[in-house]
Amino acid sequence: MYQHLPVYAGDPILSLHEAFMADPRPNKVSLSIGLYFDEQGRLPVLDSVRKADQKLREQERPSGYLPIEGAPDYRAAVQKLVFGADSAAVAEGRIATIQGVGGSGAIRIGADFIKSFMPGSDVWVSDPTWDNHESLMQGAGLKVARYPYYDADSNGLRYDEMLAFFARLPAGSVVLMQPCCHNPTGIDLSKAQWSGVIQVMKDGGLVPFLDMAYQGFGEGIEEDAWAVRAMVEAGLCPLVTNSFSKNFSLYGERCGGLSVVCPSADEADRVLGQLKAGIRRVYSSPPLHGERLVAAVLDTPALHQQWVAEVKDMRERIKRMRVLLAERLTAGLPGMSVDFLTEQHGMFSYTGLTSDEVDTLREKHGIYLVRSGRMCVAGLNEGNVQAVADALIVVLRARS
Ligand code: KET
Repeated sequence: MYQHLPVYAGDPILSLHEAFMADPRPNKVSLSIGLYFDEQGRLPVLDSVRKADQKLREQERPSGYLPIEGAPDYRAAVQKLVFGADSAAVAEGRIATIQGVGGSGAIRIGADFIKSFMPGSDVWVSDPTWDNHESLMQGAGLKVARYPYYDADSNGLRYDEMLAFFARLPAGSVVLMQPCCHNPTGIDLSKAQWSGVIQVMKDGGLVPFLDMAYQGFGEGIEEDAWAVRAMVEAGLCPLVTNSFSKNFSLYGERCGGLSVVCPSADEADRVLGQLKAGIRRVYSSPPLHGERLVAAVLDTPALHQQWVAEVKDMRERIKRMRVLLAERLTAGLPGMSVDFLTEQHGMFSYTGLTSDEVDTLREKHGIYLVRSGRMCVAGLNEGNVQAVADALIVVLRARS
């Protein structure tokens, strides 16, 4: 009956993580999937989240269905965090926000929305981008293609080419960008560069789709949302997805959001209605426990403050690991520039390693990177960074 089905080739990120979990070598190191590990190599349970969880369990609230669009307090908390506590667009009721099943589910609902209501709009993603961006958009039946982004020669951004490319796109084109901590390259735009993008998007009638999965892992929770807020202030109407998987360390709870900024409150009502119709026919309503945790932390001042401090600790630990790895590599490979490691933002670093070199790291040294050469720096710690540096030095020396 199913003989004609092709064998699934696996996912470039999740299948590697499965292989890592099955690897019996005790000194294996996971630098592939975007998971933040602490100094002990564990997935942290944030203290703010633990406290919220205890309180919720004491309350023994029943587990009824949430509304299709998600819980009102959670959706309001998403808006505040993403658009800012003093956002005029939020106050004017111009943003339609739904709770997403993780950031991924939010992106898919956004993609379905584009397919249904923006006929003829193609989606443009950065070259390269998170692999699943393309799959999620294509899964909704959208046409996806890439715009210039990463410059391998300089390990930098092809900014002028990107801007010129945007200027040639037809009005109504959807341009997917990441406001902070670009996955997979770690290369973000400066404020001045964002301002240039905003102008070109306004002039050309483009629709920004901003996917923010790492808010707080770049420069700070408010700082990382700068591009989102600047776009809204400039009068653009972006679709914005966010995820709490990483900054709450709640990967399995599947907590995210999709916010569609609209020109008016009336349009936001219509959009929300159609988002609900879209959700109802896919998964009906979202899950509830993780959403309660996030809302409890964000809405309780003491817990919120503690969470901000915990995100800061995670961010600073990642930055320290970047510096440590760069130092160790420079010691073993004098003359080789590894400045890109400390210049990139967020969890990921694009190392420039070939897929063969990545395979060698995994097979010979038990160190897992994505085959594109993407390294999750948040998997490093003081206990494994020297071993990782040593293995990288062996692989890089073999080049010459
Ligand atoms: N957007 C981006 C840019 C992203 O990197 C991820 C996850 C998501 C959205 C999805 O978030 P979630 O809330 O888990 O649905 N990225 C990591 C995990 C994965 O591939 O699923 C990663 O790149 O390793």
